[in-house]
Amino acid sequence: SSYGPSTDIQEFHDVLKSSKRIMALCGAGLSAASGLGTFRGAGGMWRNHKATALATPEAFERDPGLVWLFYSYRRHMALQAKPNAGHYALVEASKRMRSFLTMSQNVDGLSQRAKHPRDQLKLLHGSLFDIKCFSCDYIELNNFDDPFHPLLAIDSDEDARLAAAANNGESTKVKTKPILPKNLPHCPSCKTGLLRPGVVWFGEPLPEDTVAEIDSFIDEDKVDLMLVIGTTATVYPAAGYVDEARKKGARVAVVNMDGLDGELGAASNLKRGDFLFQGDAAKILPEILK
Ligand code: BJW
Ligand code: ZN
Repeated sequence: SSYGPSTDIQEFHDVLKSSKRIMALCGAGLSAASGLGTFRGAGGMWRNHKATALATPEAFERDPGLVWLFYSYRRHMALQAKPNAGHYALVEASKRMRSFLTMSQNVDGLSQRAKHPRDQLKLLHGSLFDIKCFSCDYIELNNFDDPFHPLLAIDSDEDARLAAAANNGESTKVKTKPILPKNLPHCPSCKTGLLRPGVVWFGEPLPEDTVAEIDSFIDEDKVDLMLVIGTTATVYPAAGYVDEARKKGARVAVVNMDGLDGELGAASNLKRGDFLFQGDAAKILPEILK
C-alpha cells in the first residue's frame, strides 16, 4: 500500500547519501548466491536433520560425531565458496563511510575473505574456522584444515544432493555412520574436553566484547539507517538490534528473497519511510549501495 515501505532505489540513494551513521545486520541470505544454504525455509536441511536442531549444545552432547559431520560439511562448503557481489558492495560502502558498522550472523568467513574492514565488521555468531574446547577456555583461531580431522571427511557432492532432495520435500532416509566420541579430536589444553566449532549455539551467549562494541556504537549517537540483509531476523539478540537502531531514529531497509511473505521478524513491521528490496542480495546490494 502507499503507506508501506518504499521500493524506490533513487529515494534510497538520497537517504543513504544523507546518512552519517549506518548499521547493517546480515544473515545467511547474503551468502546464498555463493552457494551456501540458509537455516529456515528452502535450504535448511542437512541429510535428514534440520540445521537449527543441530546448532545446540544439547545436540553436541547427545551425538558430537553427528554435529561435527554437519559442521565439517559446512566448513568444506564455505571454503569452496567465494564471496559474492553483495559482500563486496558492503566492503566498498564501508570503506567510503567509516561510521558504517556491519553485524554479521554468518559464520562462513566470506565477509573476511572479501576484505571487509576489520573494525567495521562484528561477528555475532562466531566462525566455523575457530575451534574451541567444549569443556575449558581453549580456543584456536583461523584453522582452515579440511577436513578438520580424518574421521570428519565427508562426501560433499553426496551431501549436497541429499540436501537438495530434502529441501525439495523428498524424504531422505540417511543413516549417518556413528563416530565414537573417544575418536573425535580432543582439547590439547585440558586433554579431556572435546573440540567443537567456535560458533554460537542456541542458549549460548554472544561474544561479550563484540556485544559491548555494538552497544557503544548504538549509544554514541543517533543512527540514520539500518540495513537488514538476507536474514529472517528471528534469532535474538541479533534481531533486537533492528529495534534498537529504530529507537535511535533509524529508517530500516530490508533486502531479502521473501519480501513481506512468511513469518519475518524484521520485514513484518516495516513502516512508511522504510524500504523493502525483494530479491538476491548479490544483485540488489551493488545497485542500492553504489
Ligand atoms: C536471501 C537470499 C538471497 C535467501 N538474497 N536474501 C528473546 C525472545 C525469544 C527467544 C530468545 C530471546 N532471546 C534469546 C532467545 C533464545 C534464542 C533465540 O533467539 N531463539 C529464537 C529462535 C526465538 N537465542 C539464543 O539462544 C542466543 N543466545 C542467547 O540468547 O544467549 C543468552 C545467554 C546469556 C548469558 C548466558 C547464556 C545465554 C544465541 C543464538 C545463536 C544462533 N545460532 C545460529 C547457529 C550458528 C552456528 C551455525 O551457523 O551453525 O545462528 S542459529 C541460525 O540462525 C544461525 C544464524 O546466524 C541465525 C539466523 O538465521 P538467518 O541468518 O536469519 O537465516 P534464515 O535462514 O533464518 O533466513 C534467511 C533469509 O535470507 C531469509 O529472509 C530469506 O528471504 C533470505 N534469502 N536467499 C537475499 N539470495
Ligand atoms: Zn579443554
